[in-house]
Amino acid sequence: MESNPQTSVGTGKTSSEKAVIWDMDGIIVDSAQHHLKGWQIVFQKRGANYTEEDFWRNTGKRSDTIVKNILGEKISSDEIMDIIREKDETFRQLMGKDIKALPGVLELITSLKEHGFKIAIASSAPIENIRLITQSLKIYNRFDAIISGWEVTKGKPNPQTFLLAAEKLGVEAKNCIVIEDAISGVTASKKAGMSCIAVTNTTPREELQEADLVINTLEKITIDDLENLLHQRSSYMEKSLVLIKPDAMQRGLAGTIIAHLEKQGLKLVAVKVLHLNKALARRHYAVHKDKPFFNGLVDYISSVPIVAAVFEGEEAIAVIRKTMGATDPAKAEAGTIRHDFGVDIEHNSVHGSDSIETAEKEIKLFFTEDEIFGYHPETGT
Ligand code: IDP
Ligand code: MG
Repeated sequence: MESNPQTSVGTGKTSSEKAVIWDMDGIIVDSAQHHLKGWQIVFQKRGANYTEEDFWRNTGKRSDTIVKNILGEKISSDEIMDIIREKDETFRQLMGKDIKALPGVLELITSLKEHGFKIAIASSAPIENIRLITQSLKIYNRFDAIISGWEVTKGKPNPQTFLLAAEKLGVEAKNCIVIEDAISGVTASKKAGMSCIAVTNTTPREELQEADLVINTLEKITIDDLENLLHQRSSYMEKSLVLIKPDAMQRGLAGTIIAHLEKQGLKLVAVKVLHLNKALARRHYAVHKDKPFFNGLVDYISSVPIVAAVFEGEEAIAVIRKTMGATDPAKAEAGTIRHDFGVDIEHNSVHGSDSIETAEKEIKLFFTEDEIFGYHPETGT
C-alpha cells in the first residue's frame, strides 16, 4: 500500500520555492474516449443524448456540473451522486486496461524532481481515478500534493483547485506553473495568478490563447523553459517569413490569409507589398535551383506584386506550416490555407519558412531590421 502524498497545509511559504501543478485527464493520460463512453452509457439510460460535441464543451469541468448541464438543474443531489458513481466505475473499467502516459510526461516529472520543483496534481476527477492512473504509472508517490475535484466547493474554471494545490505545496501562486489542456483549466490557472502552459492534446491552439505558452507536446519542454516562463520570457518565440503568392493576390485573398494566421495567435511584426525581381526570386528559392520546376517558379513568384510579411509567435514556424497545409493543395488537409485556396502544387497561395535557420535567411532577404516591430513592452523590441 502506497502512502498518501502530503495532504496537510504546508509549513509556510518561502519565495524561492517553485512548483508545477498538473492537470491529469488530457495531460498525463489520454482518457477522453473512456470518459465519453462512460457518460454516454449513464445518460442514455436516463433518456438523454450525449454527443462528442457536448463532451468537448464540458471538458475539464467537474462531474456534478456536467450532469446538471445535461439533465437540468432540478435533479436531486442523491441522483447526481449515483450517476457520477456509475459513470466513474465504467470509466475505470475501460481505462484500467489502457493506462499509458502521454509523450514527455514521465521524463518531465523526473526532471522537475531533480531540479527541486515541487509537483502536484490538481484535477477535477475524483480521487479514485487519480489513484488508479497515477498508481498504475508508478508516479503516485512522486507528487507532493494531490487535489481532487471534490476537495473544493467550486470546480474549474474557478481557481480554488489550483489555489488549494499551492497552499498544500507551500508555494506562492506566482511561482506556480499549471499544465492544462482544457479551456476551463487555463482560465482557472490565470484567475489563480499562476503561469500556464497549455498543451494542444484535446483543444485547438486558437482556443488556448489565454495560456502563457501553448505547445503541441510536453516532449520538448525543458527546465529552462519553465524558468523562463516564471520570468515571463518565452524561449519558444519564433519568427517566420510569409509570402502571399501571386495566385492569392490576384484573387484578393491577402487579408483572408493574414486573418487565418492571426487567428492562430501569431502576431504580424512586418508587412509590405512588393514586386519581386527575378534576382530576388532566384535567391529566395535558391534551394530549389536544380529542380525541374525552378524556372517556372521564379517566373510565377515575380509575375505580379505580392505581400511579404513576418509573423512572430510561439513555435511560429510549425504553426504556420500546419496552417498552410501540404505543398500540394490536393494533398492538404481540409481547413488549411492551401487546401481551401490553393490552385495546384505551384500556385499554392502561400509561402512559409521551414526552419529557424531558413527563416532568419529569408527574413533578411525581404526586410531590414528597422522594418520589423515587436510587442514586448519589457524590452521595447
Ligand atoms: P513548401 O512551399 O511547402 O515549403 P517546397 O518543396 O519548398 O514547398 O517548394 C517551394 C515551392 O515550389 C512550393 O510552394 C511550390 O510553389 C513550388 N513547387 C514545389 N514542388 C513543385 C512541383 O512539383 N511543381 C511545381 N511547383 C512546385
Ligand atoms: Mg520550402
